[in-house]
This record gives sequence, C-alpha cells and structure tokens, in this order.
Amino acid sequence: MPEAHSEDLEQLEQRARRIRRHIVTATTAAGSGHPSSSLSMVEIVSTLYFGGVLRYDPEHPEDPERDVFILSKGHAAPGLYAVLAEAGFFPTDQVNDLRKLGSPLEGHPNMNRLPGVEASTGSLGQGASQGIGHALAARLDGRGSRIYVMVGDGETEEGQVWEAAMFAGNAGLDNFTLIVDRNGYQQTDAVDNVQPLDPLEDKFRAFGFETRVIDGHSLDEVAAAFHWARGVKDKPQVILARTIKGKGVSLLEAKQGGFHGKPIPPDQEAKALEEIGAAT
Ligand SMILES: Cc1ncc(C[n+]2csc(CCOP(=O)(O)OP(=O)(O)O)c2C)c(N)n1
Ligand SMILES: [Mg+2]
Repeated sequence: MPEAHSEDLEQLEQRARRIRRHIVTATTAAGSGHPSSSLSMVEIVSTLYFGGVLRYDPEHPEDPERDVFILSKGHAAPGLYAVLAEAGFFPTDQVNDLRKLGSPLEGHPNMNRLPGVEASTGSLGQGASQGIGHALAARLDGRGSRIYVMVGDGETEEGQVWEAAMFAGNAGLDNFTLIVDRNGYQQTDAVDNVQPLDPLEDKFRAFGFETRVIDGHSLDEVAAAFHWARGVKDKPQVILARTIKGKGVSLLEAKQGGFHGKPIPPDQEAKALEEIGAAT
C-alpha cells in the first residue's frame, strides 16, 4: 500500500539541501538545463515527498491507490529527478546522467522512461488538464487518490490552465490541488512585464477554488498548506507559493530574469554548493 513518508524538520531541511545539490551538479555536468526553475520549488517538492503528504511506493510506482504529483512546468525536470531519486524511484547516482544520450533523464520528463514520472511534460499548460483527468478518474473509481499539479507563474498565462481550472471548479474536484510556483519570472522577463496575473487569488476563487497564499520556501508554511488542502471539501484548492527563482544560489538569485535555462558554470559550482550548505 502506498504510504506518506514523514520526516521531521531537520531531516526535511537536509533533504532540501541534497535536492539542491543534485539540481546544481546535474545541470552543470550536463552543461544545460534549468537550475533556477528547479531551485524555486525545492521546499515544495521536499514537503510533498517527505513531509507526510504524497502517498507513494517506489517499489510499485503505478499502484492505483497512490497519490499523483505532476510537474507541469516540465523544464524543472532536474528538481523532479532529484526528489524522485531521493524517494527511491531510481539510484541517486543516476541524477548526473541528466540529458546524456540514451539516459531516461531527458531534458523534460518522459513518463514512459522513468518510474515516478506521472506525465510527460515540457509543453507548458498541459499538466493541470492531465491532473484533473486523474482526479476525476479517482472519484469515479471510488479511490482515495489525491492529485497535485505544479505550474509555473509564466505557465499560468496559458489558456489551457484556465480551461482545466474551470472544469475542476465546476466538477468540485476536492481531490485536486494546484500549486503555482510564483517566482515572478518567466523565460525572458518578469511575469508582471509580460502578462500580469494579479489578482490571481480572486481569479481562482471565481473559478471555484479555495485559495491560500504562502511563502514557498518556508517548510512550515508549505506543510500547513498541504494539510489545509486535504481538509477542503467539494472544491479544488490552489496554493499560491511566493518563491525566488534560483533560491539558494547567489549567482542565480542576482540574475533571476537573466539565468533562465542556464546552468551554473563549472568554475562557480563549488561556491554554489557551499552556499546551499551541500558542499560534500
Ligand atoms: C507551450 C510552451 N511555450 C513555450 C515554452 C518555452 N518555455 C520553457 S520554460 C518557459 C518559461 C516558463 O516560465 P514559468 O512558468 O514562470 O516557469 P519558471 O521557470 O519561472 O519556474 C518557456 C516560455 C514551452 N516549454 N512550452
Ligand atoms: Mg516563473
């Protein structure tokens, strides 16, 4: 039976550091990839997989009773691979095979090649629709599975996200939790300079969601938000997480808008690992 994995705060902090380390080393070794997009969601995915939220069994990744996490912002694959490896879906030393020819750790997640990957994503906007399919199927089958989908804030400009949200609200899918990684930046600029989203809470409320705004880097706030989400009845929930693109690495934090899709140069890797407290 899939189970939630509950670690204490100290262990969670350690997980988050290890996940950040994998993200940095894998993308620098590959010479490509999206470390800044991955680093902004570390506390959220750490809490999902290790903070007693997601019920999963790496020995039986397709157990119908499992909960489902879909990374809709698929370019943050290094962050997903890091947490899946930590959770035991494949060996952690495989993380540095990112983007190597023939490796199942493709630049964007491929559900047919890697256990634990629930959806092949990367074309932005699609994950929420896949998530509501899972959520509706679970309800029709009478399964207790809960579905979590993470979208980027730039991604939230996509019309398909709102089509999925409209359906989730109308269907009252209370087993569906959307998480928006509000790091403020998309590929070329700040979200506010491209297509402002606010008032985002009001918009989701109008689509039938219960909403909650949190600091996405506070393990306490993230855990409390997931606990809250589980208690909401008859409505889908959205967690709007304020985050920092490149969180933990000064080089990336300083150039939030200018480092999208760029790895840390090899000569700056050691400094980055020291800053995230994961030098060894
Ligand atoms: C449909 C589609 N259009 C464009 C892209 C190219 N693209 C990849 S990442 C990205 C920016 C995404 O920004 P955001 O959703 O805020 O994610 P972040 O990296 O900030 O977490 C874009 C435009 C894509 N992957 N899919
Ligand atoms: Mg963003």
